[in-house]
Formats: sequence, C-alpha cells, structure tokens
Amino acid sequence: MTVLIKGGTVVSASGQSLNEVLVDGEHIVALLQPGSTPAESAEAGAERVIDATGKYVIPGGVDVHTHMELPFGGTVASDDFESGTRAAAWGGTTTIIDFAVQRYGENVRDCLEQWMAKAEGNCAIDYGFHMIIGGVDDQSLKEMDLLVDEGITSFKLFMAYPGVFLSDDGQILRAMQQAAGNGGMIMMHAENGLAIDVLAEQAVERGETDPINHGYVRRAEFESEATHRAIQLAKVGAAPLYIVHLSASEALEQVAMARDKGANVFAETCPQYLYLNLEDHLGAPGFGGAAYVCSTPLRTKHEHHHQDLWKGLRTNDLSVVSTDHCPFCMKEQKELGLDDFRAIPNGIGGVEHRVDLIYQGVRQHEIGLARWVELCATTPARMFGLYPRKGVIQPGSDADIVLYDPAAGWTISADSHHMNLDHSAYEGIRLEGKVDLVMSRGRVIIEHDAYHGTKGDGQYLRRGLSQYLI
Ligand code: DUC
Ligand code: ZN
Ligand code: ZN
Repeated sequence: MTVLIKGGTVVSASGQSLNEVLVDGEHIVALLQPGSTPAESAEAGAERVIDATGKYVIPGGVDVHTHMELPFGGTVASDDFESGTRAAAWGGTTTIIDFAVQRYGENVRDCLEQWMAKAEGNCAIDYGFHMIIGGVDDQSLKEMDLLVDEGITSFKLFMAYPGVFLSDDGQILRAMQQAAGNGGMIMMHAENGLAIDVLAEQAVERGETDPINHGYVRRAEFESEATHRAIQLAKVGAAPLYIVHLSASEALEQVAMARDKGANVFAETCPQYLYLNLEDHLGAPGFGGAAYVCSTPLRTKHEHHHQDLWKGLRTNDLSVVSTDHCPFCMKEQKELGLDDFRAIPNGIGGVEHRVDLIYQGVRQHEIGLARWVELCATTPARMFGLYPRKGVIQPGSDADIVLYDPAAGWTISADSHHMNLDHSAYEGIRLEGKVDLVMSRGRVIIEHDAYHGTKGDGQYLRRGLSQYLI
C-alpha cells in the first residue's frame, strides 16, 4: 500500500521541514516538496493520503530500556510483550529493546531462547534484545562474541543486587575486555549494591520499613561512586560504556567529566527522574510510595537533580531518554513489601508516556523540537545499531511514523492508560500534545483513538554495532 502524508511539519534530529512523506509498503520511499505532487505523480498514485495539517510528523519512538514480563522480586512485571508493546504504540513508540536475562549459573543461550519465545508472535511493534549477564564466567564471555554476530550487541551488567545480578569489579573488567574485542556496548546499572544493603539492613533494624526508605538508603553517593568506578573500569577495559537510568546530579557529573576527556561514555535518563521526586512520590502517605519504588531511586526535590538532568539532556551528557518500563501492580505485587521496603518489587511502568513527557520539555523550553526527536528516536536507534532503519524519516527507512498533535491536551490516568497496571506513576499530570496516529512499518496501528494492529505484527530486530563508535 502507498501512503502520502501531507500538510505536516516533519521534525528530525536536525530540524524541521514541510516535506510530504511518501510510504510504499513497509518503507519510506521519498520526502517531497509540498505541492510537488501533481495529479499524475505521487498523490494520484498513493492509495491513501493522510492529512497531517497542524501536526508534527516524527519518527516512531525507540525505547531502548524495557522489561516486559521480567521475573523480579518474587513476582513478574505485569506487562507481557503483548500488552506492553501495545501500550508503547499508543504512546508513539514503535521500537523497544528489552532485556533478556541470564542469572548466575544459567546458560546464556538457553536464557536468550526463553526471552525470544516470550516475545515472538506477541509484539505490536518491532523489538530487539540486550543481554543481561548476571553471571560473568568463561562460558558467558564466549557467548558474548556469538551474540554480537546474531544482533545482540549490548550487555547489561549490575553493580547492585548482590546475590541476584551483581558482578564484582573483576567480572566487570573481564566483560568489558570481551566487549572491547567484539565491538559490543557495556550497559551499566551503576549503584553500589553492597553498601546499599548495609544501610537497608540498618534501616529495617531501626523499624524504618516504609517505601521512602528505599530512596534514603540508595544514596546518590552510591550512584556517583559506582558510575565513577564503571567509567574507570571501562577505561582500563577499553570498552564503550552506557550508564542506564541515571538519576543523580553527582552521577551526571562523573559522566560529563569522562565525556569532556573524550571517553566513549554515554548515559540515559528516564521520565521518572525528570518529573517525580523522593518526598512527594516515594514519600506518599501510607503505602502509596511503593508505586514509585524503582532503582536507581527518585531523588530529593531539595537539590537540583531535575534541573541538572534537563541540562544534561541539552548538553548531550545525557544522550537518550528511555523508560526502564518495569511495571508492578500495587495489588499483590508492590504489596509484597508492605512490611519491609526491601521486598517491594523495583520498577515503574511508563512505556506509554515517554514521548509525551519529553515533549513537555519542549513546551517548557528545556529542549527544542529537534532535540526531542533526537532523544526519543534518533540517538537511541544510532546508539544501539538500528539506524537508519529506525529513528529517522528518510528514504529507505522503515515507515515507523508518528503524527503528533501539539494542540491537543489531556491528563494521564490509570483509568485510561493501556499498560497492564493498576496505577500510574504519572496520575494527574496534564500534558500538552498528543499522539494522533502511529504507523509501524507502513501499517497504521493507532488512529482515531483506537488500536488497529494485531499481536505478532512486531518483528525481531537483529541489531548492528553502536553507530556512535564506528
Ligand atoms: N531497576 C528497576 O527499577 N527495575 C528493574 C531493574 C532495575 O534495575
Ligand atoms: Zn537497572
Ligand atoms: Zn532496567
């Protein structure tokens, strides 16, 4: 099917144009000057013409950090690949990169196959995988090389969660050396988990068991120290490093210093760290703060974390916004930690709201329109080897296109969101701008406030190496 999108403002990472976008089948085939489509050419030939007057025409969002149906903290994340990718589509995201998980003692290959099976035939949008290496040993190191050849070109390690995911410094260095050899990217959960556990145990001994204590014990110093350590290890290991879910100003300073020296160090933040805080959210009355338990944690509003993170997004010390979508319902999931914050499953659901929430930064003059697109689509695609197939509107790219209506306004609520989640971390936040239409590889899957896709439309993406390194 051929589709012509006309009348809109095409926004790319480098600016805006009034081009018309011609789609043929699954791909974008041309960007045309407005009015250059005389009757005998493109418009007449297009089987469908979409009027985008007054709308932004942007590349579909690329969320490089999700955890669909992740088993974690004695339960399983409440969105599976079907519900989670559908919710992503509603919010203008047309690609996710999820995390396949290997724990200590497990075989990397078996784990990857399990994750492939969970996703296959269930996704509404295209998807790829990073591999979590929870047990660095000779076998998993060898597997890393094979995975890179198969399109899994990034590996997440943890400096937190002792006994579950944590790698010690020697293991981290070995994995970095391996990545240096195979071209892969090391992604790091940078928090000092052993130190956190000491403070957590002491808090519980004092009877301090409410959710807010999750934020108190996961100190910004522990994020900053781990970020610094990861950067130094990456320097020695000669691997590129991508810090995930950065939340604290002090950690950002470490990244900025490394980047100023020219290191291949990158970082992402997530909307929760730009909009939510420790006192008002993690400290909500009763057990309400459990909804906001995630790691790294929300930071105090009495320092400048939010402002510093927005600044980092402007200066490119933060290169990507992802969601770390990892939803757990209050009922029966977050409730596991009613008596002890350590047992609250860690995670916030937000895959549906990233594009909208970061657009608010445009409205509030924190970032420009082009930067919005760059942070939500173009850089994530380039960072993880999907560009130019994803993340850009240009001939040859997949026709993953979002029409965004800047004039629409609405309010986020669990009553109307599409995630399989009984609450919303962003409940009541008023938004300017709204996703109007979503096209995934040439098929319109969201239009007129309805989902028109089918599960299984989404295809697995073999990824290349990060294009920030080659
Ligand atoms: N952080 C979370 O909040 N959830 C899942 C894993 C993680 O690192
Ligand atoms: Zn993490
Ligand atoms: Zn995560």
